[in-house]
Amino acid sequence: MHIRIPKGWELPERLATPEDVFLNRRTFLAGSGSIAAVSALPGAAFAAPQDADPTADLYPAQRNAKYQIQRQLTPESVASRYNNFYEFGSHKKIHEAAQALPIRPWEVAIDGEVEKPFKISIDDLIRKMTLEERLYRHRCVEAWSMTVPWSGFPMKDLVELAKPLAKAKYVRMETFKNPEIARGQRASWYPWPYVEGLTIEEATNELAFMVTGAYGKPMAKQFGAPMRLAVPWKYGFKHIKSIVRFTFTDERPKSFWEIVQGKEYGFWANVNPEVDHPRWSQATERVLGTTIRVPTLKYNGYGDFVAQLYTGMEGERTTWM
Ligand SMILES: Nc1nc2c(c(=O)[nH]1)N[C@H]1C(S)=C(S)[C@@H](COP(=O)(O)O)O[C@H]1N2
Ligand SMILES: [Mo]
Repeated sequence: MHIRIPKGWELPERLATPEDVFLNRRTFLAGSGSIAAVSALPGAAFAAPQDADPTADLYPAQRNAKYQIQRQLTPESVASRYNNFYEFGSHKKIHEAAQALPIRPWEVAIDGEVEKPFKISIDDLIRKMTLEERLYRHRCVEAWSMTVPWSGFPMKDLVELAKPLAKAKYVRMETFKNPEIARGQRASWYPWPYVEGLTIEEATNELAFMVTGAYGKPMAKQFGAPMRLAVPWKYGFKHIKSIVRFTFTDERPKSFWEIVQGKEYGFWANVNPEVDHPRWSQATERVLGTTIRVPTLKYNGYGDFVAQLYTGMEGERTTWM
């Protein structure tokens, strides 16, 4: 087995912000001078009391220590104010606009090649699952990165619940469509709703994670509440937000960015520092909340988990966009 030797710029796990910095509610409430108290403030300011989350009691979820980041966590105040969510605008400052999204009631449809299609409310779905917290790196195709404590459940558990038929080879996921609230969806040159897809093998890989929370509480709307995807070995645009539908299919889905600009954004989108974007280098990444750039790792450093998914597929160029 390949044993990865951490490079000098990779911080040991113990240097990541300790759990109690953002998980200790007393630290939040006391408003002490710690980083946590400061970074907790924006989240509190964004919380819209009218949609109190019926699953809030499930957070903070128990951290799964298997997933190590070897980076510092990105402060919540930074990650929650620098977002890609084109439904609310094609720039990074969408956190206020995103608060208009109603996230309850919220239904998720499971359909296509499954034993029996069904709809389930997000709260029923979350309560069927066991939530855990994972620290994951996130690498946007725009060459910035962050490291976030997500909470949620393995996508594998959702696939099991869906009971796909043998002929289902892919999962197609779809974001809500509501141009009255999401002004970005009035831009008719984009193929709304946002769509993404994975193979069943990818969706059932242990790393594929359905995210419902961040920073020890239900996730803020700008992160893609009430449920988004995290596939940390792939570029950020695969991490589809505010999902309303999972369709199991034998046809490879065409994703939003693939339709918009297929020469630049393809289906696989596995992180690879050796293959540049047609318009910029992917060799390094800007770490959000800092002034440093670090080298980008193949599969974003998650090769031990996922590289075997792509053996024998070299002709498919799985590791460029
Ligand atoms: N529905 C939807 N999902 C989306 C996007 C989007 O515009 N719409 N942007 C993607 C991109 S490019 C990235 S980098 C991440 C950003 O997640 P963040 O805002 O939590 O950092 O969301 C992804 N998921
Ligand atoms: Mo991105």
